[in-house]
Amino acid sequence: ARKKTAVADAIKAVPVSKLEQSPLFSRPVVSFRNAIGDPARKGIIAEFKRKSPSEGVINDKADLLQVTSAYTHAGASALSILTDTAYFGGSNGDLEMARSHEQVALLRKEFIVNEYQVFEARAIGADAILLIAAALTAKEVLLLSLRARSLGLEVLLELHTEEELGHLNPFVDVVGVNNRNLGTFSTALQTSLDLFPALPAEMFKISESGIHNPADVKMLKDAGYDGCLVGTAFMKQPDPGRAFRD
Ligand code: IGP
Repeated sequence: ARKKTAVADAIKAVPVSKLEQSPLFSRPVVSFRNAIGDPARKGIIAEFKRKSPSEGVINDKADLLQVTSAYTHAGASALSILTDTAYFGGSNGDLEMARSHEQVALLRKEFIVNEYQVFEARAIGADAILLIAAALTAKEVLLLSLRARSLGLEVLLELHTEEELGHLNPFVDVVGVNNRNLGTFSTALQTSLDLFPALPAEMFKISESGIHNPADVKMLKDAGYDGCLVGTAFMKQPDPGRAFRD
């Protein structure tokens, strides 16, 4: 079934030459890295996510524009928008819609495995892409990072273990430690605390997943993280934007 979907996706895919003609393709990018480093914001990357493999439906009623504008007004450093449909209930249209906030940095949350998806990210209005070290070889991370850089996009490299630090390259802009164990789906903030000393001192660092409350955020910031990526804790509330603000 997976293969069939891949073929179907390839057939309906827009050629790269068409993606390049998207009006968003040449818009100036908002720096994700600078946004995380901006002391005027809260160091929270707020995520819009309707469902997930671990939680099932998180929120299928929330309105994307209402939530993302509330996140932005509440001081989010950046927004993370799921575009994966099968597992997370997102779409490229979600990211394009979030792009109506012109000044806020948008991370395309997607399982990126090929260069086409990087072109696509640019065409739909993303400012940064996610690359997951556990899903890619170091060489793939390098090629995809170079492609991102060539298109003006920034790269967030997601790590789970110290070994995956070998996937870093000079074109990665931000490192993220995912607290979710991909084997068991459970989260442990200890992952971020354990890995912190091994991370490159000069880079912006964020902690991702399983961050439930302001005390968790404070602990991670005290440990040295520049930002926290928070999805479920906001999205499981009927008004996710308000959940962030309060
Ligand atoms: C957000 P949480 O536990 O706050 O909902 O997590 C984010 O870290 C998570 O959605 C995520 C993710 C990913 C989703 C982190 N890495 C890779 C899809 C793919």
